[in-house]
Amino acid sequence: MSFALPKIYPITDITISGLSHLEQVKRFADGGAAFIQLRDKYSSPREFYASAQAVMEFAKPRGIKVIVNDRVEIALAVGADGVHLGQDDLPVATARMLLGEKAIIGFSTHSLPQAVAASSLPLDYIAIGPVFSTQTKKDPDPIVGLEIVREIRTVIDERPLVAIGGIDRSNYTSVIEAGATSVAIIGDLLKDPETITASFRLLASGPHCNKHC
Ligand code: TZP
Ligand code: MG
Repeated sequence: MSFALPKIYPITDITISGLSHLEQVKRFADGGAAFIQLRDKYSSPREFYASAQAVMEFAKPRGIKVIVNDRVEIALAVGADGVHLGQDDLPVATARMLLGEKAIIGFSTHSLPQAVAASSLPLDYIAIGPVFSTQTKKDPDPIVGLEIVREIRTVIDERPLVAIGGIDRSNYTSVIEAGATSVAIIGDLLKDPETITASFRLLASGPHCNKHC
């Protein structure tokens, strides 16, 4: 990956925010976000494709990188910058073959052994979670806690480590101090649609953030 992963990694969710993906992306962008994941567990593939296409028309000319959750074919079809895959999605190597060397590919893990296994895959970052209790994910895996973040940081290579799950403005510095390169956040950024821009700006101006947030 030829750029530094920002410390604050915002993810869209149409049910929490009540806003379209495009509107959420615009609000994150107003707060300075340059790297955003589109996550949609509710829309049909056709609807998600149309939303992602609208987002790319906004994001591309502004140099904002957009990652599509789960759907390699939608990432490919809209020219997104990459995908974020889960344990049950297309294999990472297959996604890499389809999307090419330049695509950003992230992969969710939920335990130390999964993270170790992931470290030999053609990935740009490894995600671990849920770190804390989350309301956002249906049937979440068991909470891993900060100790597992610390352990993973010591056993995987230099690859960026994204922590996710229950991370908010009150605890994100502890997650970064445990060794996460970046914290992915949904609920705390989106719970009030009127403060999405301000919430992103607040987190991205925190003590661990420099120009990359
Ligand atoms: N994967 C593990 S926890 C989670 C995902 C997608 C949900 C994160 O959402 P929130 O609202 O930041 O806890
Ligand atoms: Mg997934």
